[in-house]
Amino acid sequence: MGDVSPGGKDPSPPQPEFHASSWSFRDEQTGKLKKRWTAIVVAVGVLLTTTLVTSVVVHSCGLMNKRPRSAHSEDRGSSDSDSDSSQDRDETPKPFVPKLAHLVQPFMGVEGGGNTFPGVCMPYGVVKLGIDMLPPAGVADAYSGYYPRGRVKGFSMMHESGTGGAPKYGVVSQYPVTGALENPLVDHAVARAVPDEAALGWYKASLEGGITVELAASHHAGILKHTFPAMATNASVAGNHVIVDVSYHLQSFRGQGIGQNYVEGSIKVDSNGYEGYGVYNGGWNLGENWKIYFCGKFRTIPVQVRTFSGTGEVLESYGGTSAISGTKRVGAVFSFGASRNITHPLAVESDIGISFISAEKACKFIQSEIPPNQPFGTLVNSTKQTWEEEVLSTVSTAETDDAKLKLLYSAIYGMYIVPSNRTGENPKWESSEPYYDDTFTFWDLFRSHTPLMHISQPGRYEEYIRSTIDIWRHDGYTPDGRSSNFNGRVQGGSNADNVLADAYVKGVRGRINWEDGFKAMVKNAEMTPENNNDQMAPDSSTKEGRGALPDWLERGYITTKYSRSVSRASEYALNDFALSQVAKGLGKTAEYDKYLGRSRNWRNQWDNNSMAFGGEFTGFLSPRDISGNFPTPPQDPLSCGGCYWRDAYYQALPFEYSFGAHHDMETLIKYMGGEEKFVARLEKMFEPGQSPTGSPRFGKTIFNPGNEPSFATPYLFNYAGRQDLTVEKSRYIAKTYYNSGPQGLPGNSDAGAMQSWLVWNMLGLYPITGTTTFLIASPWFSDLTLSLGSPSKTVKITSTGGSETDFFVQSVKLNGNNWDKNWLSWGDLFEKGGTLEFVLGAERTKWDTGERPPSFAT
Ligand SMILES: *[C@@H]1O[C@H](CO)[C@@H](O)[C@H](O)[C@H]1NC(C)=O
Ligand SMILES: *[C@@H]1O[C@H](CO)[C@@H](O)[C@H](O)[C@H]1NC(C)=O
Ligand SMILES: *[C@@H]1O[C@H](CO)[C@@H](O)[C@H](O)[C@H]1NC(C)=O
Ligand SMILES: *[C@@H]1O[C@H](CO)[C@@H](O)[C@H](O)[C@H]1NC(C)=O
Ligand SMILES: *[C@@H]1O[C@H](CO)[C@@H](O)[C@H](O)[C@H]1NC(C)=O
Ligand SMILES: [Ca+2]
Repeated sequence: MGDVSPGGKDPSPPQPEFHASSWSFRDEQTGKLKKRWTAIVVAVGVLLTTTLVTSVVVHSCGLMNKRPRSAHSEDRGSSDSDSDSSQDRDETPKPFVPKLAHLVQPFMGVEGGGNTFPGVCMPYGVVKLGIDMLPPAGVADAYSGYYPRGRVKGFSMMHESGTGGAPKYGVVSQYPVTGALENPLVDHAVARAVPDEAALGWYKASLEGGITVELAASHHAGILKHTFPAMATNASVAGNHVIVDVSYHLQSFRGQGIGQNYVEGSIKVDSNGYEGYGVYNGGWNLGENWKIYFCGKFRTIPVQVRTFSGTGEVLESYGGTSAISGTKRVGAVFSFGASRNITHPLAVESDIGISFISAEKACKFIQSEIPPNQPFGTLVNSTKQTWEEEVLSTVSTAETDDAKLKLLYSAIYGMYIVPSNRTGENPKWESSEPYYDDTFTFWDLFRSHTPLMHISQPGRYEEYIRSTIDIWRHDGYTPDGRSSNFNGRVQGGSNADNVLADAYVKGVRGRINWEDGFKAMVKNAEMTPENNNDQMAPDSSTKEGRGALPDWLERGYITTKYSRSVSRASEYALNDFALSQVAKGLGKTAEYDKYLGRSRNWRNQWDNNSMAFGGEFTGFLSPRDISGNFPTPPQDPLSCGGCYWRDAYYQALPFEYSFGAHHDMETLIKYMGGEEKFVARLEKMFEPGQSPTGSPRFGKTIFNPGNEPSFATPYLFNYAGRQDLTVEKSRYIAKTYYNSGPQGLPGNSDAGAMQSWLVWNMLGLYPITGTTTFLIASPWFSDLTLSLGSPSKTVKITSTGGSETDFFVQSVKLNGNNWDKNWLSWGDLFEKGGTLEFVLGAERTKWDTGERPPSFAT
């Protein structure tokens, strides 16, 4: 798997008329891009020579800007007004020169459980165009479509990234074959000839038999470029075809009954294309029927076009009609004849658009986003450019270590594949609010992802919050998981509450209606959702809201009448804390008191008789039966039973969940027997060989670096004045379990949650979601600048004296002043921008003599 850029491979030069039209779709966004660029100049200017940066800015803006000049100067101010005159002087602007895109390793975390999507997409694009594999029988599911082994089954337009459970999407697919195609319904999957290759914006798969497929994507459309091998001249077998199978979708082979289903489809063909829709349901979030429209155009006119339909592999019709629909498998075959020219194999490019609204709109997306005959390589380049301008360049550093840079930018990239910005593409309701789908899930994202998204993508973040509230307005509840326009599945609490509170307490206002935001949170906190009868946890709803609310409201704890009772109680407490913080800000004193009180109810789930390591540690979160009793003998803190949907603890040990009350740390430390015991208990988490059920991959530690419930744990030493241990443990985890290779993530990426944990570690900070607190660790770089979405606001984090072995904090300066606390708040550093200067070294220096991080509910 290489980092091969396709850039130079396309011989066709950009055509003059293409410049105007190809960039026109960006015009709506120009204001944002321009602001971003100004920010980059400020952020990077000190690191690179001003002349170099300015020339890049000038030329790329020259490409983008087609709006009247007055609009330019309004948006950008006077400082860069000379880019307009440059445009006037230079009618053929130089192409964008990527500076960071090559650092992105799309294969980071695709294997070893990471399940990252390696295909092509825009940041939060609707289209995520990638390969779909049929893994070797019985091995695994291809969650993101990709799998390193097995057979290639298709190339489809929609994917999730980093999920587990059961695959979702893998729809609107094309598959090229060579030979006499007698039955398109039979299994045509073949192995790869060589491993896939990818670079940011570009993907290439080489199939056994000689066909290659390359992919490029815009927001709602993409190009598939099929190159067919030259064949011998046996006309009866030679032929190149592209199969469009509407019934195709990613399958689940785990037998949990939560796979996807094809429901019905429709396809209509013409001389060089097709349009129609497919309806599907199921998948991990147990989605109801949903419909996606598509439109495909081939740039080469086929010699023959045939629709087909059938059941299973039995063909019932083939050719003879231009339109076919129904609940049978339906599709079409486009045949291009044989390629006999050995030096110039036949390349067939197709443009595909998708829409949740209509096939007509899907076709329009092609027109507006991929102008006629736009070279494949041009789309690749514009995708690179968008990522670089809107995402990658928000972080800059003078660091030159290639491995570190690849890790940094690949992790940032991996954070912004999902969710999907589906504004204007919501089939369920009309609204002036933005619309985002594919939140998979807030349970994964709320800890470290959304707080980082806030900082690096403030515009998207505000839209995402508005969308989350709008989903409550129209669907009745905020989502925890959401995909295919359908809420589901809730693993713990109603964690959108945490995300909303985090935005609120950090001053995110903009166009968010916070009174509605709070109402949405109150709905989660007060209204038990209707049971969706999830066969994996039939006791209460897993669709949305808080299924175990009746116990929580009546008793202040959750009994074993409900599945996942202990882990849900832990999260409900945090959710109620989130409500209290928003209530406080909105001046709702009664609600503030009520929910802050409820946030302490995790204490009711605490059993002082539960103990570990022969009584070395006593007191753990434990299940209570319907009479309210803790188990006898007490719960073993190192066992979570099946640790899944029906168990008392979901996907983590009692030992891990017992550290969960981040809003009430003083009480937690008291419950654990004081600071010394607390530190010893934390250290135990990282001691190899201490968990009988622990993964050998992670030295059988109690701490599981591969899953979200323990994300904050390595940083909690700060609450007991042992910042040195925070640095030691968190750095070790990041350095040991993360890299930019295919196995570079310790667990499911979970929509970029895992990557965000790594980026925080590199920054030397960790957020406590729902509060303004950031715990201080130790940064990786001698300098790193975050641009906060406006030219004047940056956060610059510097360090001196650090090395790969010497990274303990010696001293810290915040905005130029000595800082003796091992935490800081949003207002200290991020609100207006600022600087954080570290002196690092080999010694464990006691520099954090100031007050401990706040414990809000104590
Ligand atoms: C062409 O291929 C068909 C099917 O494999 C075979 O039966 C036939 O003999 C071949 N003809 C020639 C001329 O090779
Ligand atoms: C193969 O195609 C190229 C480009 O179209 C052409 O120049 C060349 O003459 C062709 N060769 C044969 C053997 O047809
Ligand atoms: C894409 O960008 C590269 C430089 O990064 C350039 O060499 C290549 O010509 C561009 N391709 C197209 C089709 O514009
Ligand atoms: C989201 O998509 C809409 C419609 O395409 C677009 O107008 C908006 O700018 C996008 N949001 C961001 C933050 O890019
Ligand atoms: C459990 O122990 C802690 C720490 O000693 C104490 O504060 C708490 O009140 C105890 N809880 C119960 C229910 O006895
Ligand atoms: Ca996970």
